Amino acid sequence: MEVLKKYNTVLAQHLEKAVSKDEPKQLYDPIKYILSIGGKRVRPALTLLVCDFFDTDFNKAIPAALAVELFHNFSLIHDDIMDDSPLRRGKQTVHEKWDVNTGILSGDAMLILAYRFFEEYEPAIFKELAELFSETALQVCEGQQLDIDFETRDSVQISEYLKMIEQKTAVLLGAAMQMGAIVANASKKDKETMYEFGKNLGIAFQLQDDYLDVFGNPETFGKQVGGDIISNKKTFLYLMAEKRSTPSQAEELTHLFSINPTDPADKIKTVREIFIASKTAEDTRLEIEKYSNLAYSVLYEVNISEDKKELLRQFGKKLMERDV
Ligand code: GRG
Repeated sequence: MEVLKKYNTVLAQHLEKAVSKDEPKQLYDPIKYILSIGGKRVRPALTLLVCDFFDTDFNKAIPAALAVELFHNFSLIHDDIMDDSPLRRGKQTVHEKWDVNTGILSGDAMLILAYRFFEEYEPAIFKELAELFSETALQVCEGQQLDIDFETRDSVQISEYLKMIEQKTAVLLGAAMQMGAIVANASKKDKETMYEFGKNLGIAFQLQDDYLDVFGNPETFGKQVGGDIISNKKTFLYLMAEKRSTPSQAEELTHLFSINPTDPADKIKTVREIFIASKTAEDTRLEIEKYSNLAYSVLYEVNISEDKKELLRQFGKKLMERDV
């Protein structure tokens, strides 16, 4: 996306040399591999953008941005092991290319390398960044555990699901933005507001991901459309449909989410039809809009120019279209 382009160019150069050690190869090659297969790099670009928006040289925020991207990639390696996913960003996952133990240890090393980037800051900034990072990482762990717990639970409330995606996905977007504001020495209020903006947009982003899994364009979604339906995942749409559908639709949905047909085409088609007929699809769009608007509304309070606020709103819209 245009607004992130200049940050992404700089980031790409820094990410290439973010890991200076080579040996043992079995430890460092997987780290270099996951960092080299792309990804949108939205989080670190936002760290730089926020620093820039508070009128501070964004190069000062590069170590924090690298910490965020290393952490994100570490969590992807471990998540792929837990889900036994074969592909990430259209390429082999680390545990497939190497093995599970390599994925665990390279991931661990990545988390430590991420923390080390904060050592490049003066003590007060270091403390603030490290505290935010630790709190965020713990929340990501909690969100991941909730997600795992939900798989075997009979009933999950929508409020519980929203809390789970907030912790698993959204807080890191919030923290990435707040870090840019911390490095720029923004006011306490501005730092909190940037966090809220990122967090609410992160919730909208994850809900949109759930929506696109069912209704996305296979050419642009980047993942298998229908993947959550195939794996019987209780996403926002499923939980909403449980509430919205008629007794017979609900019964059919329960049945469909208990089977694993070899050819899932009919199952996906029927689930899609129930989501549309029960107005679940419509309600999900409204929920995405609600969290996006919540993000945009906090911007009124922040001390940056109207032009920059408009760029943040545009970024939010592009992120929802997966056009970043
Ligand atoms: C935090 C200590 C600690 C452990 C991690 C494995 C785990 C516990 C948590 C999983 C967190 C996770 C993988 C959340 C999903 C986040 C998400 C939305 C990933 C996809 O993000 P994109 O679309 O991916 O930005 P790209 O490929 O563009 O980087």
